[in-house]
Amino acid sequence: MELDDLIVSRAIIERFSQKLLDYSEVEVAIVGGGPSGLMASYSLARRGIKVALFEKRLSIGGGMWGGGMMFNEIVVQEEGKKILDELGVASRKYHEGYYTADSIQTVTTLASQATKAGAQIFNLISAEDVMVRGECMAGLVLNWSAVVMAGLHIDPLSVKAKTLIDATGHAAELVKILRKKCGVRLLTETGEIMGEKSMWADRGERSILDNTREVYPGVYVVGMAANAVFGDHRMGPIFGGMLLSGKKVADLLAVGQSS
Ligand code: 48F
Repeated sequence: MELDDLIVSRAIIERFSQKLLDYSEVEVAIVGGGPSGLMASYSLARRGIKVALFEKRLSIGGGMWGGGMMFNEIVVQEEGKKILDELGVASRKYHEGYYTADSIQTVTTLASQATKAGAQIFNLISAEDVMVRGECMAGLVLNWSAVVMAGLHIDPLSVKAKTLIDATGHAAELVKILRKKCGVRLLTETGEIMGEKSMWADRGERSILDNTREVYPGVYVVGMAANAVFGDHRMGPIFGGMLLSGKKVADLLAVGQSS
């Protein structure tokens, strides 16, 4: 059979457009496809929640690919190892309470499990704004990252979602947009983004689960964004907290849904 280039193009255009239409209204929209966002998407999809994840880069995985300083190994503690086991990621004990895993296997397996569970991941799309109606979250405003990078004057499109998750890491980009454009008071001690503190793995990992919560009605923070928004320490290349944080936000939202 002779291949028809036009059919190839039409297949891509039609299938992608359908995918975007199907996910133009979701229960939860996640911004950022690093470990915490991916884990949140996996955990939400497993619970049958309709979830889309938008990642501005070509590749998902965020800061996990490079392990620590480009040594592509990650460290997790006991609770993190249980999640790696559940996902099917091989890990090895290094020391009592410390396990290592290959960062490439971790990212690829996590992404594979998330998409197989039903999470829809869109890459190359940046969140550039939010839609707030009264006190309620209404959705996310998106544009192609290429448009943003080229500084082109092109208006965005929007998706409807009652719940947004900021999984943008250190920058906490979504919450920054919320503060800047909507001028709202956040559910932090000061009402503002409190800012990330210096590296302290133990403190950072201990506080991240507490900080994984609603920061404004309908907006949750996970992963490093949670510590940045609530003013806690960064933790460097130990990733248990990122995975646990992604899992926790799904637990919180599942409780919200059933109540
Ligand atoms: O930075 P990132 O990996 O965040 P994380 O899930 O994990 C943090 C760790 O990698 C590491 C650490 C471990 O202890 O501290 O830093 O909290 O992933 C964040 C993702 O969000 C994307 C960004 O490209 C990255 O892949 N992102 C950021 N801003 C936007 C965005 C945006 N406006 N729209 C879409 N994606």
